[in-house]
Amino acid sequence: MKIETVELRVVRLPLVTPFRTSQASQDERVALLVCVHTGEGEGWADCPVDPGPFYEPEFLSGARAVMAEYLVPMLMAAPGLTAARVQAVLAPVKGHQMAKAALETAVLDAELRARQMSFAQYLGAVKDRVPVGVSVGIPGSLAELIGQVEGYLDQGYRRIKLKIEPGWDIEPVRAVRQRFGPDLALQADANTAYTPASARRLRALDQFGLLLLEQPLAADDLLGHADLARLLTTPVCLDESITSPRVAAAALRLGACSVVNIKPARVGGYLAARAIHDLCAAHGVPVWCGGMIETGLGRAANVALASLPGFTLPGDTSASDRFYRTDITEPFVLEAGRLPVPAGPGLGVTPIPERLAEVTTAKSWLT
Ligand code: NPQ
Ligand code: MG
Repeated sequence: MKIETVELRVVRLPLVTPFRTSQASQDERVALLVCVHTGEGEGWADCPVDPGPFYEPEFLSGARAVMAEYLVPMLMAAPGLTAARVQAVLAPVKGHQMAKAALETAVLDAELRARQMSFAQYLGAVKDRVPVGVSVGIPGSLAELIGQVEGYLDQGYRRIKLKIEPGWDIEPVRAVRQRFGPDLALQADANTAYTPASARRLRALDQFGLLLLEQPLAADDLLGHADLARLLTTPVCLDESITSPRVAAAALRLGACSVVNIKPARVGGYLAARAIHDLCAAHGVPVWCGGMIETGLGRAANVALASLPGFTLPGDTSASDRFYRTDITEPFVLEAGRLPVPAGPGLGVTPIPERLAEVTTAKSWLT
C-alpha cells in the first residue's frame, strides 16, 4: 500500500469530571488524530499524547513534529508498505513509541478496511464482549470518592481502580473496602509516586486484598519493583515501565511484576501489544488493557485487543461516557459491565464528520 497524504488533527474534548492522578490533573482531553490516505482507502488512529510531558515523555507538539519531519516521510518513501513493516521502516528513529504506534494503527486500519477484516479478527479475538473496569481519579474527599465508586458500580463496572499517592493511599483503599465489601474487585495505581523507602507503607495495603498494585515506583526502576514485589503479598503490576516486548521480558525474568498493564500506545502499537500478550501468556502472567483517555478510535482498538485470551482481568477500557459527554465516534456503551468488541472492518468505527469538526482545533496535511 502507498501512503499519499497524512492528515493530522488536534482535537479538544472536555471531560465529564476532572481526572487527577499522582502526576497530573486534567479537565479536558487534547489529543492528536492521524488519518492516512492510501491508494486503497483511509485509515484512522488516535495518538493519545498529552499537551505536556508529565505522564509520558512524549507530548503533543513533539509527536506532531517527529511525524511531520521524520516518520511520515520515511513511510511515504517505503515501497510495498504494510502495517506489519511499519515498525521496521521507522526503526532508525529512536523512541517516539506513541507517534509510531499511531501511524502503525492508521496503516493497519486502512489495510484491514480494504480486506474487510476487523482489528479483533486480525489480532486473534476469542470473545465478542469484554468485561471492563473503571479508573477513579483522586477526588477532594473520601465522601466524594465513595459517591463516585457507588455511581460506577451502579452503572455495572466490574472492577474499580483507585488512583493513589503518598498521603492518599491507605485511607481511601480502606474506606472503599469497608463500604463495598470483600468481593469488590479493587486495585490501586500510584503512577510512579513512591520510592523504595515507602515499602513499609505500601505493605500496609496488603491487608485490603487488592487485585494488584500498579506502578508504585519510577518507570525505569525494574530492580526496585522486583525487591518490592518480594516484600508485598499484593501482586505488583507494571504500567509506565513496560515500553516494549523486550522490557516486558526483562520485567518477568526479574520478578518485577506478576501482572502487566498493556497500553498499545506506550509499547509502540497493537502488534507490539500482541507480542507482550503472547509473552505473558507463555509465562502464565495475566494482562489487562490500560487506558489513556482515548477517543472512540483508540477505545475501539483497545477493546479489540482486550478480546485476546490472555486479557483475563478487566481493563481500563471504560465506556465513552466515563470521560466524554459526546465522543468523536459513536459511543461505546456499557452492557452489564461489558463492552461489545467492534466487528466491522478495521477499527469498526469512524469519526462522525460534524462532531470531528466541532472539536478540531488545528489541522495539517503532510504530502
Ligand atoms: C494509568 N490511565 O493507568 C492511566 C493514567 C493516564 C485510565 O487510569 C496521556 C498519557 C494521558 C498518559 C491519561 C487511567 C493519560 C496517561 C491517564 C495516563 O496510569
Ligand atoms: Mg497506570
